[in-house]
Amino acid sequence: MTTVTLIGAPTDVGASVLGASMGPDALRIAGIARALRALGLEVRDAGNLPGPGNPQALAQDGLRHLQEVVQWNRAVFGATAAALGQGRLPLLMGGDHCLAIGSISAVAAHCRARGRRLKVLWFDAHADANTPGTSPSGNLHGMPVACLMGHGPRTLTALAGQPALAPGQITQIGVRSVDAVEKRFVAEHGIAVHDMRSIDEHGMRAVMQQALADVDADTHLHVSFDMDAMDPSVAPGVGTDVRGGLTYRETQLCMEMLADCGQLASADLVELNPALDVRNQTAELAVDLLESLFGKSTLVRAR
Ligand code: 4U7
Ligand code: MN
Ligand code: MN
Ligand code: MN
Repeated sequence: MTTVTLIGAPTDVGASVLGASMGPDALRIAGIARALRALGLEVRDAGNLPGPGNPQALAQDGLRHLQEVVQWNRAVFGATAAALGQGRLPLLMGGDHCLAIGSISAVAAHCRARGRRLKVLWFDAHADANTPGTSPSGNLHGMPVACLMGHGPRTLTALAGQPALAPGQITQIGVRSVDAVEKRFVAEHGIAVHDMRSIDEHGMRAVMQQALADVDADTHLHVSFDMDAMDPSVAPGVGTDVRGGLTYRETQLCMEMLADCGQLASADLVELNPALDVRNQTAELAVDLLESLFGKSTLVRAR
C-alpha cells in the first residue's frame, strides 16, 4: 500500500507576489488528506515546517532572500529525506516553487544511495531555469531547474553534496513563458520541453507517452506541479499567471497516465496562492488532480 506523508512548507520567500505561504492550509481545507484516504492510501499529515518570514527585500547580487530560501530548503530537504527513509511517498505542499530545490535534492540523494534512476516531470508555465545572472526578477522560484542542475548559489546547488539532476532527467510540460536569456540555458542544456504549442500540435497523449518513454520499473518518478501550468480560467489562484495554459481535461489525462505508469514516488504541489483565488477553487482543483494522480479513475468500462 502506498503511504503518503504530507509536508507543508508555508512560504513565499522565493516569489514577488505574496500569498503562496497560505497554500498548505488551503489544500487542507479543500480536503487533501480525506480525498487521498478515500482512495485507500495511508496518509500522514506532518504539519507545517517552520521557517523565516518574508523580508520583502531587494535583490542582492541577482538574488532575493537567499538566506531565507536556503533555510526553507534545508527544512524541506530534511523532511523529504525523512519520509523517503521511512519508505513513504513525500507530497510537498507549497509554498512557492523554490522549495523544489530542497525536495528534489533529497529525492536525488535517496536515488543515488539506492542506485535508482530518477526522472522528474516539471509541469509549469515557466521554465524556472534562470540563474542570478539571467533572472529579470531575482526571485528564486524562477531558478530551481538551473539550481538543481548545478547553476546557482552553492548553498542551494550543493544541498545534496552534488548537483541533483542531469538535463536528461527532467521533462517540462506546459511551458509558455520563458525569458530571453533563460531560453539559451534551456537550449544549451538540451532540456526536454513540451511547450504549449507542442501540446496543441501533438496532443497531450502523445506528449505524455514521450515524457514517460524512458520510465521503467526501476525509475523513481517525481512530479513537480506548479499550479500556473494550468490555464488561469480554471486555476486563478496563482501568483504568476500566463494565459493559454493546460485545460482541465489535458491535465487530468496527464495525472491518469501518471497513475497508470505506477512509478510515482514523490511530488510537489506548488505556487497555489489562496490570496488570489476565488472560493478556494484552485485548491479544490489541485485536490481533484491529486486524486487522479493517486489512481482515482473515471473509467466506466471494465479493464
Ligand atoms: B514559477 C520569471 F521573469 N521568469 O524568473 C522570473 F517572468 O515558479 C517568472 O514558475 C518565474 O512560478 C516564475 O521571475 C516562477 C519572470
Ligand atoms: Mn514554477
Ligand atoms: Mn510557473
Ligand atoms: Mn550545465
